[in-house]
Amino acid sequence: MRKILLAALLSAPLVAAAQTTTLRIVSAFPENSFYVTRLQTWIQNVNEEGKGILQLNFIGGPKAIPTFEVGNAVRTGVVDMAMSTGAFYTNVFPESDALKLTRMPVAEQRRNGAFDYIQKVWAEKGNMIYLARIVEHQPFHLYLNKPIDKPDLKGLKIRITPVYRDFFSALGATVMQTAPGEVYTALERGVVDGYGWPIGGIFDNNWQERTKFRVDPGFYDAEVSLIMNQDAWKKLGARQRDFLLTQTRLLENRNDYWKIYGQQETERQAKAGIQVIRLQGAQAQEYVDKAYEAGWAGIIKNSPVHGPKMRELFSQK
Ligand code: 173
Repeated sequence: MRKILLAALLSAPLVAAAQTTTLRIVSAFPENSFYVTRLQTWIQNVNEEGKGILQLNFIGGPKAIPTFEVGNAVRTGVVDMAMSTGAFYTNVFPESDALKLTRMPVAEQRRNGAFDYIQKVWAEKGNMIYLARIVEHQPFHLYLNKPIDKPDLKGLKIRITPVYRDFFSALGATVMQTAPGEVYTALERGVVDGYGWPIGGIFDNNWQERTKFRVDPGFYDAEVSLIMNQDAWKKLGARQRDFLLTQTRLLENRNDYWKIYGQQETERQAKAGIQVIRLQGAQAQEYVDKAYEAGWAGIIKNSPVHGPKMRELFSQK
């Protein structure tokens, strides 16, 4: 009896202290992108289920925090959470861009130790909790307005992010980095002859109006994830952490959707008159191999210890 009373007394302050926490979340992708639409639907649901536990306050996209500053905003706690891809925060730590190189679904990364390793690096180098990968099964492609007949981009100016820098440079391109929000204007003004982007999403900001060709095959796997400031995470109670992990995991578990989306977007591009330049046979294989070689060389050069370890963990056995 006394024991029970003591336990009740000890747990009482915790119960009394438990209250709703509201986390501020931003998107590194533009406000009107499909990624954000999907995020907002999820946030709405989280807020319904999370009454009395945890709430998410969507602050906005790059108009609130510019794309390439989102990582630092999460690291320093200017915001609590973000939806971003690693390529947008290589200014925080260079390993962030390695997630494009995973050759297995995130479900498998959670089994083989890759996910644990990512969490360790993100916490140590970025003061971040890596919560969940919410986009996968989305290969990147090169989109062009001038035709090519072999994988040679000499004389072409291509819009990039860190995702494509090493690969397109290795193919001879002149590269120019922009946030997604600046791609349309760059195409419109003819400042670039093409751009890198995943199979899905080019219609979100009407890039199809300024796109003649897509080069196949695709390469890598587009990664978009939910990341969180580590200090904000530490402030959450056990129930709030459980709730957040459950909710982010529910979203991640729906990633098979991206396979259907990829098919739909491929068809939509064809209907919009975008022609496919299809590299064949050995040339296609060399193109993809070169993408991974150049990609890993770039990561390992900047991260000689974590790079090789990630390469091992991210490669399908
Ligand atoms: O902006 C980009 O091309 C980019 O790096 C990216 C990464 C993941 C998903 C979509 C775009």
